[in-house]
Amino acid sequence: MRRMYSIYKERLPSADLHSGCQSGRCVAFPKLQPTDVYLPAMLNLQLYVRRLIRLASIFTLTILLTLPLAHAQDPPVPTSVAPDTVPTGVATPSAVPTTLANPPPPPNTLMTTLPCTATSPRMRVEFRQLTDQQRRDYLAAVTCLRTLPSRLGAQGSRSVYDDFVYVHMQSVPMAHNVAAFLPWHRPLVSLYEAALQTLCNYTHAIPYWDWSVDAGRVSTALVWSVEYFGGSGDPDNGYCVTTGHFANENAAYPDMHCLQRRFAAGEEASQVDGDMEASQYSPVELQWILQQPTYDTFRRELENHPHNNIHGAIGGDMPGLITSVNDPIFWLHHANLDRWWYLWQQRNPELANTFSGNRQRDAQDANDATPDDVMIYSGIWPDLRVRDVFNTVGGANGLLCYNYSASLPTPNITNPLLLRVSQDSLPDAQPQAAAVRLPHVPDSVVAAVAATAAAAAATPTNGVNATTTARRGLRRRWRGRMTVGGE
Ligand SMILES: [Cu+2]
Repeated sequence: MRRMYSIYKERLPSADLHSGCQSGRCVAFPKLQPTDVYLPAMLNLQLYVRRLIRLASIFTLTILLTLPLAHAQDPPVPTSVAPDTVPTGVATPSAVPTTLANPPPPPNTLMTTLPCTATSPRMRVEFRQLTDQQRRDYLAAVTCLRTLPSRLGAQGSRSVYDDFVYVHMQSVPMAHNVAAFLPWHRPLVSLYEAALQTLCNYTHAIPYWDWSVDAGRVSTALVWSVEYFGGSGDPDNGYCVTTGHFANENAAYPDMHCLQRRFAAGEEASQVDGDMEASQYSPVELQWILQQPTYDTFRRELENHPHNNIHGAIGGDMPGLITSVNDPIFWLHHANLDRWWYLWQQRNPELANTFSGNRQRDAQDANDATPDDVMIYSGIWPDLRVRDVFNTVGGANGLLCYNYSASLPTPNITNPLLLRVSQDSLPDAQPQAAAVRLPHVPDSVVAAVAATAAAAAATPTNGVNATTTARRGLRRRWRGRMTVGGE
């Protein structure tokens, strides 16, 4: 049976609520409901009061420490969101924060100062652009993070790596299917990169994996080599990953299980989008996405097509919003998504600092997001505003400090499935500028994008075309081991 993986699906924790105390720190995290809405986590009254007392103490201490240093002309800084609390209230749409939690950072913040000067940005390169030794060094550093004891102390977290899984899990409503998708993940990847560097002596920038170069043959891409990330899981063993650097490893969230992958390749490949959903992130698709005239349409296209479908095509842990970070390939995938945003910003300097679209997942048609929207990092880093992360060199108070290497050459494309553009996520048909030749883009790619742009301009649709209809008809959700609630 063929499967479609167009939906980056939330999985549900096995219990209604996980809560408790570990290392003296009491936390709780809510489960996801099929309606994609977080339920606020409920702590018992005693723990809640203790937390309030602790927060009040921190707040008072902050005031006492900062008052003597305050300048008369400095505007008052709101402190309504304490950075070291689990954001139990941010789940509901009405609780999207608008005020910024200011220092001091939480005591368990991974890094406190990260100066970024004009000469210090690191170059993030494609996985293939690393030497074999550098790839091994990277994987060794990831293993180091997976063995370092948790610093957040969240329920279930065994390691610093698990801390990142936990923080991402907390982010679901504020960072997916919303305008903040790209801004929220940008500092997360940098925090992970900084953790590798500061805690595990990794000396390079995090690599990215440009899957568009591999479109049509992703299941045999270099990253999946047994020397590196290993490949799809063992079908006779619950699709547990049994090859590569992370063979036979376990994941902690939402409950302990083997790291899983189930490639949408071979017999499970999509008839509509090809092996591993290739048409959803082909070079043609990416050129189309780069041509989007607004941040909103760019983000929608990038999230709904390459992002969702790479998650879905890899399968196992990757399609679940609360489990995807369990798979270390997550970081190379998201570094590449961040790179496409970087490329779009560079291509459109006048749009580089623009931000628009919906703030809330359940209001897809809204356009209420602003650069002042606040993003929360659940105790791993102080809150940030969206506008803080536009610049990858010095943004987020120096946390962001990188550029991206030149793109790999685009392979020549002959597969008809890869010469088509998926544009079903646009809210309305967008008039497109003529295709512009980018470096290394073959004529076939330019021609395909131009043809699609012309067709879109000539067709008075709401963005839904015949291909879209076929895709929707075939679209199926991933049925993973831990998926609860059937479809
Ligand atoms: Cu995410």
